[in-house]
Amino acid sequence: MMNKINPTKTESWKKLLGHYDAIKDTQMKKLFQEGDRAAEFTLKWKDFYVDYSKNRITAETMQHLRDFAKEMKLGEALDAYFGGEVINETEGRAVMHTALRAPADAKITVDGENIVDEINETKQKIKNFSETIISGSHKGFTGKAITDVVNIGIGGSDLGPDMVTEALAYYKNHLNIHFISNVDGDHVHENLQKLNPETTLFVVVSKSFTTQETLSNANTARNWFIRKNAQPGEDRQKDVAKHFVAVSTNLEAVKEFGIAEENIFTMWDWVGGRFSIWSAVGLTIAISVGYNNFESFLKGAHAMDEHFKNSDFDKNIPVTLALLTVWYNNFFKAESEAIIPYTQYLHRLPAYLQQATMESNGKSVDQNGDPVDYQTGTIIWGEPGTNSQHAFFQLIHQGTKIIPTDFIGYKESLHGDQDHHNKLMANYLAQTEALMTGKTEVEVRKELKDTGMAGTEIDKLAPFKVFEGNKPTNSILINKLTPESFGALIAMYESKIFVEGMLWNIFSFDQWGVELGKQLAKNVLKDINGDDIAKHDSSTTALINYFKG
Ligand code: G6Q
Repeated sequence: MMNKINPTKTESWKKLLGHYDAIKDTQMKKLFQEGDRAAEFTLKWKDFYVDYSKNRITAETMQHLRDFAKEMKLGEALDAYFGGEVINETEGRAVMHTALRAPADAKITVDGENIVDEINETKQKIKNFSETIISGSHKGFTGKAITDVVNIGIGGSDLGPDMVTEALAYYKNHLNIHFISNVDGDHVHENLQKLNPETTLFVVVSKSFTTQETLSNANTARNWFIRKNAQPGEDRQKDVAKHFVAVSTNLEAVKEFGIAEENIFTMWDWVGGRFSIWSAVGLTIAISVGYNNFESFLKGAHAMDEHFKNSDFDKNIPVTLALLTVWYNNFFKAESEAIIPYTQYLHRLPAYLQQATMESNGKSVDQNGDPVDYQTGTIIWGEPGTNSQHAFFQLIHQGTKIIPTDFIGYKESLHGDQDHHNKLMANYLAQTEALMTGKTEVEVRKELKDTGMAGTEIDKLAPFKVFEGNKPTNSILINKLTPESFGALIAMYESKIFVEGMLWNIFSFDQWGVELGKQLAKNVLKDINGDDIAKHDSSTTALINYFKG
């Protein structure tokens, strides 16, 4: 079971506080003059090179942080996590998404029951089905092959498949893939107007199959399918089976919706929505890039799981990254972290990690049910480099806030344009260097003087051109964006999230805040659709009336 220790009451936390006072103003630039920091603070694993030397740390910092992890019993928590214990206590569930990417002959049990056989069965079904769609042997109601696949889901049932499909677009086949998530009717209708019912497959993804957004969109899509260009007397009801499949744990509700039993891909309670891409929620990914690539994606994630489970903390990438997060979040009081992928393919990664991180660790009650008196989940944000350099990097360089930033890049580009790739990666490398070193007033003055500027002008301008530097970054460099390395990258962040939650003594795997949102709108919808309005505050009542009027 989890340890339920208050982190701030540990000996190592106290040591970290003292150490923080001693080190907080130290310039990284100075630390780089002593010893080989790059060698000391770089982790290499398979095709990953993770340099965390540009952080406000020394060997002593890392030692204290690792002692803290030990005192918080991280090792035991890892055993409970991988061992299928009910670590999602408030929902009474084990957390087993890692089992979905384990090898076919693994032995994994939940509540004493082997779960690997049913996982393998579902994988086989994903394989078979995706192959019939890709090859065109699955025919629509007029005998034509499928050309367009529409994933209907929201949150964990949308962000993952959307993000991975984009990330692996280079490996994509001929099929057009679409995502409908928002209950905004403009989203569904904008998408539907481009589609032909004869050649469209809808994949309705909802773990609960009760989610308002997804059911509304699925109903609208089904009505569209039944009516679009239908001839008088034509009954497409029976053809729904050829064009709608579902991924869900709620088989009854799916059948009631009208989806045939053989078109249902099961998932399990022990898979959280935001960790579900590895399950049949990834069906759209398998259809988009082919099952073999999907399997490679799982394989890469499993390899990272093994690294996470078996590596000592000082060699462990997710543990190290999580410890750095705690260091900045709880000692430097950093509120957010930026994720900057230097590849356009990963443009949805920050949004995906926003959900994974913020839904997991955005908690203010500890595992004992007591309010925490320390900071927990960080705010995650980001956009691809180099675009973000021309936008919000200003604040990272010269703003008042400390924003630890992950730079993610690849040694090789996929289309092989070396000229572009060198420019891209020169930006990545130069930014991490500049964020660390900054630019002193002396350097600024010299630079301005070299342009021939007059002394009075230099006096005026110099303060604005100074860069404080000392901004922390992690440089994650991977050989190539492949399904396998990408699976490993996602698993790296998932494991990091788990470690953070565990070190903050919170439950990372429930999401009561999201559940609340699901209920609230239902009440207001009654007010909007009905004649009477229930009691609200005066602002909400006036807004409802204004909207209705
Ligand atoms: C994920 C969350 C949430 C969930 C969506 C969709 O961890 O619980 O994002 O995935 O609310 O839920 P359904 O899949 O049940 O429709």
